[in-house]
Amino acid sequence: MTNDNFVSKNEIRAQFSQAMSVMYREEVPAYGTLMDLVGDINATVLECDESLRAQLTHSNGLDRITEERHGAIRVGTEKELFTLRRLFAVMGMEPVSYYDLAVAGIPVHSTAFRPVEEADLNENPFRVFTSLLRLELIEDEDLRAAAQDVLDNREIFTMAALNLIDRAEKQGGLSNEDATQFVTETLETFRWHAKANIDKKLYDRLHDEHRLIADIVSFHGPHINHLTPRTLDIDAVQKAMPERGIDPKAVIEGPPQRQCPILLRQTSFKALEEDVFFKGQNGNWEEGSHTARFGEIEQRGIALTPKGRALYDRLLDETRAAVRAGEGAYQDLLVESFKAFPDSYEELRAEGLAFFRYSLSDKGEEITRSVGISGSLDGLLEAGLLRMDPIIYEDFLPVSAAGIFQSNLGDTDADIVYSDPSQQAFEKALGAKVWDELALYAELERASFKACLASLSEKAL
Ligand code: OOG
Ligand code: NI
Repeated sequence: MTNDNFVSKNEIRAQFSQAMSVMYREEVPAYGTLMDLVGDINATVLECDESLRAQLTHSNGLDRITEERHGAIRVGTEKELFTLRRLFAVMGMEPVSYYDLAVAGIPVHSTAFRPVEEADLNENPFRVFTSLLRLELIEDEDLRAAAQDVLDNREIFTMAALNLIDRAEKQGGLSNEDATQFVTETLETFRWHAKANIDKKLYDRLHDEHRLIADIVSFHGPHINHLTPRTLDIDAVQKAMPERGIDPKAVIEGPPQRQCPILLRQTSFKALEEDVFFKGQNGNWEEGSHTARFGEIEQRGIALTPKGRALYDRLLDETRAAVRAGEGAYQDLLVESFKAFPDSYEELRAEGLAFFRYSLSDKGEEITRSVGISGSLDGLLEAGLLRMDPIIYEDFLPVSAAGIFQSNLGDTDADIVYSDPSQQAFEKALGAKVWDELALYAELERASFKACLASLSEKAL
């Protein structure tokens, strides 16, 4: 079979993202309500905010908004993570960045599978935040062994899905028919199972150790635990959620509201308490309940350079050292702290705090002769020949992620042993290195400027 007969990875990812969304809408109806609300608010924002519309148009980011979302899953073993990496690769999703959640008392470490090239992101930016359980952080040895045993004896992928992953790797792609089957089969891995893998007694022991462990170990697979649409105005959505019967968590994670949004702001609604069935005596099922799945929204802003990120981390730390997130004064203090973070694109650029995508301005497009024009970025910007648009942050934030985990796990303090981040162990399990997200943004910025220089010099010929 030749390459021409393969469906593009972007197309498979778009189909998969769509299928996940349809499945989650059925499983968690509030997600559908949230999608509708986000759609309404995004439409209003785009109608009213011309400069945002222009910004998105210039970075080819306008078309992707309505289709944009991320999901999250949690897996139990290295082998599961390894296969997931191969599965996501079939759809052009690669592991980007390493997040250590153990520092926040959560016994997992994570990455996000997503497209890395700008063109692929613009076609469909679907990402999946994927966490691996760190059983070694559980103190109770017996319980650890029992959990390991359950995990070692489950298979979270269908036979057909495993075969199709093999085929895609060997052939370098999938035919139309195979791609359709791949989407159907892989969806099974992320489906909710009301019937647990274990009895209630073991569930309770796992749950007492840490709710997250019970969530990861007790079921047949890593059910998708939330699916998050991207909004262009998170404050408006947060405010409108109660009107549509959804109860959001109190605090929006991440930076405060700003003129120039940076990084990522997120909020979620509480997990549902769902009926589940545990393995009982003589093949019977015992009824119980489990909270797992929730809803979340996010607003994305400009990606920060290492310098900008260090400033963000410092201001956030300062705020959190003074007040706990969730307390009344938190939001006000956050706004106060972030006054130290410049809030115009000009300043963000001049101080080297954020990444920009450069393109020719209308004036730059009209240039036919570049005599006297300096080739420096500052010079070209000053001459009005370039326009700059924010490069959008495509990744996640560990402190925010911890807040999202925690709001859905209850506030009980975890009984886990502190441990250093272990990116190496994570990458060994994954079977690959994770991409350095900062290097990706820097390259995008560099390439956009280089393209401007090339077209300017072509015009000059
Ligand atoms: C993942 C939580 C992190 C985000 O958006 O930061 C996350 C989880 O609960 O499994 O999805
Ligand atoms: Ni999330």
